[in-house]
Amino acid sequence: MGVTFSTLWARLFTRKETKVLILGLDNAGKSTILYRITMGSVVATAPTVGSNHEIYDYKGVRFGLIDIGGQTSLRSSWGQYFAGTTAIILVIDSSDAGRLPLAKAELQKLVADEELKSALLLVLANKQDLPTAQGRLTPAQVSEALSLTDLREREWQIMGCSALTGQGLFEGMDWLVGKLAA
Ligand SMILES: Nc1nc2c(ncn2[C@@H]2O[C@H](COP(=O)(O)OP(=O)(O)OP(=O)(O)O)[C@@H](O)[C@H]2O)c(=O)[nH]1
Ligand SMILES: [Mg+2]
Repeated sequence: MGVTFSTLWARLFTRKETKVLILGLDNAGKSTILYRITMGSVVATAPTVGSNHEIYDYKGVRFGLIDIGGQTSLRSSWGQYFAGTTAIILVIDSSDAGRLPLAKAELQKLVADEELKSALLLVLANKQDLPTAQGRLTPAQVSEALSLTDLREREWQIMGCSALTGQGLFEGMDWLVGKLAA
């Protein structure tokens, strides 16, 4: 009994984390997504200064999810988190069409970075709960604006989601788990 318990204990606490960075412009919904996934609820967020780190066990994978502040002044410090990253979750505010070119420029910097060269890329077109009448774009429109199909030699996927309703978030996590198992 004691042996079994200590074996389980060792497995649980020495399992290596799969490092995932949650990146995107300020107000995209990164922190809301982080807590929606790990706590299962919508929590009130304030703009992130620095980062939030949560460990989340999902379908046999121990994810180390790191959500980093996206304000202009903070984006230059993203690079200090890159080493050892397995996957990037790039969060896009689908209702902020005006800043998609800026989001695209940030994406291009990420894909050009040597330290992220083999990182999986999951793009979450967030805020899909908002009406299209308010200018919210579909995932296909976000994909086109980011020129995702131009990405060569990169495993990527785009999913529509809503951090408020939870729609799409676990489909995204499932894609990551599937790619990690492959
Ligand atoms: N309608 C809607 N609002 C959302 C959604 N996700 C986040 N929000 C709202 O968007 C705002 C910003 O959310 P945050 O999660 O703080 O954004 P962030 O990307 O962490 O921003 P920074 O920390 O500044 O980089 C908040 O008012 C959220 O409630 C969503 O899916 N739908
Ligand atoms: Mg935040």
